[in-house]
This record gives sequence, structure tokens and C-alpha cells, in this order.
Amino acid sequence: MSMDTSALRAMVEDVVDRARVTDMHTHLFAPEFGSLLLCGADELLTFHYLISESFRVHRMPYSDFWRLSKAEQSAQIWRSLFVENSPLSEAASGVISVARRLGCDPAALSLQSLREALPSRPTPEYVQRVLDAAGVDEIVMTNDPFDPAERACWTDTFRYDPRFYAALRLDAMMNRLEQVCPLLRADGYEVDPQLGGKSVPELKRFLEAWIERTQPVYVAFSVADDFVYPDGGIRGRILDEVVLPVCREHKLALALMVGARRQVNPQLQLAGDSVANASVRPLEALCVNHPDNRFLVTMLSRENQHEIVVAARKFHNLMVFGCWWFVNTDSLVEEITRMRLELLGPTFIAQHSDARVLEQLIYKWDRVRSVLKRVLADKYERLAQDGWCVTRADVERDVDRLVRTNFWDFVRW
Ligand code: HDL
Ligand code: ZN
Repeated sequence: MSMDTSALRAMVEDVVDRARVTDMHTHLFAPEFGSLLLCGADELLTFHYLISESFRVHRMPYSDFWRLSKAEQSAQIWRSLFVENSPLSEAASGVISVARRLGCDPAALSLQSLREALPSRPTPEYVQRVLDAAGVDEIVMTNDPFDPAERACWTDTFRYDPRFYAALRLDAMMNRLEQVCPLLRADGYEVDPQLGGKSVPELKRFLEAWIERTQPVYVAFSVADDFVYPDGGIRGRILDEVVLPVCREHKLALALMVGARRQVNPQLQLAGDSVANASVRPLEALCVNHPDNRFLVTMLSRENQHEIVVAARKFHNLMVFGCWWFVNTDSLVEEITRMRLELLGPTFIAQHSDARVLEQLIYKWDRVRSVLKRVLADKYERLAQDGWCVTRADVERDVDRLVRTNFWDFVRW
């Protein structure tokens, strides 16, 4: 006996609401990393998305803004985006959602009441409260072996919250080798920018040391639209001679985050990056030339979304994931998720939050769930109308794949 449409849609929505999530790409850190885990009202308001949006209103000289304290920056952003304007953007409206879900009265919200409601240091109880509110069970961090603040944490005896997992981020090695060679040599690795001498085995030794130290669930790097493959240059050689073989030996997936054009406005600092439409051809070449490697891929440009989904149809060692950064907005997440379901079925990773501040998990996952409810209810409704028996167990399995098990099955091959 099939359910009627409204009962079916209500069941799908309930399954999505209750689904537990693995957030497979964030910039959060386990509490044991200390001040690297950001939380509280001022961190939420000085999220770099809101910094760049606020400049469109206050138009302060960049140096004047950067001279402000974090609390003063936060107050300026509050005035610009929440007082002088309605918080209509994805990131600004997210602050209101977080405030509501953490017990504030949005109708009477002030910077003061937000600061009172959100602590600036995360107690274990608060971390649990936020994870429960977001329905997130596992969080994958972004771990940069070249970041001085983070390197200091990774001592031999370092242990951290088992709900957090490491992902080794190699942007500096892949894109700025010359810049990080001094640090590699200071660490005892004989690497030169032209990859002469023992550079290749030494880079392998470096990578394996950090794999041993961090036990990552995957290795990652981002590129702009300049990514080519095959590539006889430095990055291509590091890929072919170091990263791909080490990932194979350690059974680690490689995440390629494509289309991030860095620092188009350096005056905005972390907020100064932009987007570039990139070619999918290098990704296809990687998949076809390295069938024993697995590639997690996300692309930043809206225009790349269709072709990367088609590429995922061609290569089962390519797992498309998330709606990244500038395509992580209600309308684009819905457009992309519908397209992926229609071309891949439930065989992709629906979303990652990219959260930088703990409380962002709440609004970012609320938004994903609301999209998944709409999209999946439509798809199951059509199946039911064609006479397919849609059971709650099947919907639970499919949703679990989209927000959790497709990731773990892919990285734990
Ligand atoms: O490169 C990345 O992982 C991006 O997510 C950047 O960190 C970006 O600044 C960001 O936070 N996007 O959400
Ligand atoms: Zn990110």
C-alpha cells in the first residue's frame, strides 16, 4: 500500500531532518587545537564572507578597517549588514538562523544579546550542543602542515576529539613550492624549488611523515583555472612522482578543489579570493591515467557544475562533493543537487559546510537539509506516482549515502 503524496513528502522531510551527517570539509578544529577552533558572536560576524560584504556598505579605507580590533570590526559589520541593511545574504541571514537556533529572540536581536548568547570559548558542552543542533556526527578539518600555528599542535603525544578527522592540505607544496622550500629545508628535507637532487624522495618523505603524524582521511589541494594535466612542470611532477604514488600506497583519496583564484583583491586578505571557470579535461586525464587513485572533486564555478557531474558519470574513481563557497547558496545548492541526482542518482556527496566558525554548522546544515527535503521529496514523489514502492528504509539509506556513507565508502576503500 503506497503512501499518499503528502504522507510521502512528510516522511522524506522527517528522514532528512533526522539524518546524521559527516561534514567532510571544514576549517574547524577539534577543541584540543585551542584558539584555532573559532566560535562566538565576534568570530561569526567577522567571517570573511561578511567582511567583504560589509565593505560594499561602509567603504572604509582597507587599512582603517584592518586596524580595528575584532570587536570593533564586528560592530562595524553589524551596523553595515544588520542595521543599515537587512541581513539578506546567505552568510548574514545565517547569523540570524544561528541566533534563533541557540535561543536568542531574533525580533529583539542586538550585537550585545548575540555576544551574550554565544560564548567566545567553546566548552565541551557547547561543542556538543552545536553538533547536536546541526545533526553533525563527524567533522573533517583542513590541516596545513606549513601553518606555524597548527604545526605547534602536532606533537607526538597530541590527541584530540575522535569526532574530528584530519585532512592534509597541500596547497603550499603544490602551488608555492619555492615559498615553502626554506621551511622544508629547516625541517631537514633536502628539497629545492626546481626539484633537483633528492627533492622528489625528500618530498615523499615529508608527505609520509605528515600522513603518519596526522592520519588524514584524505589529502587535498586547491587550484585556480591554471591547472593542467599531464603537466611537465613542477606541480605536475610533484603530482606524478610524489602525491599520486603516496596516495596509492597509503590508500588515500586526493581531493581536488578547482577554480579558486586566490587574492584577486589582496586588500581583503582572506576575503580576497575569487572564482575562475576551469577546465575539466585535466581531471578526466587524472582519472583515466590513474585508475588506482581516487579523486574527490569540487569546483567553485557555477558554470563547471554540469560538466563535472558528466565527468563523474564517466569515471567511478571521481567522487563529486559539495557545493563549495560561492555556490553554497540556497538557489545554487538546489540547482546543483537536482542536476546531480538527475545525472548520478544518490551516488555523490551532497554537501560540506566549509564552516570556519563552530556555530556556522547550524545554519549551513539547516540550509542543506531544507534543499534536500524539497529535491528528494520531488524525486520520490515521481517514483511513487510511477508505482515504485518508496519505503522509509530506502529513503533513510539514500539520504545516509548522500550526507555520510558515500564519503566514508569512497575514502575507506
Ligand atoms: O580553499 C578552501 O578550502 C576554501 O574553502 C577557502 O578556505 C575559502 O576561504 C572558504 O572559507 N570558503 O568557504
Ligand atoms: Zn574550504
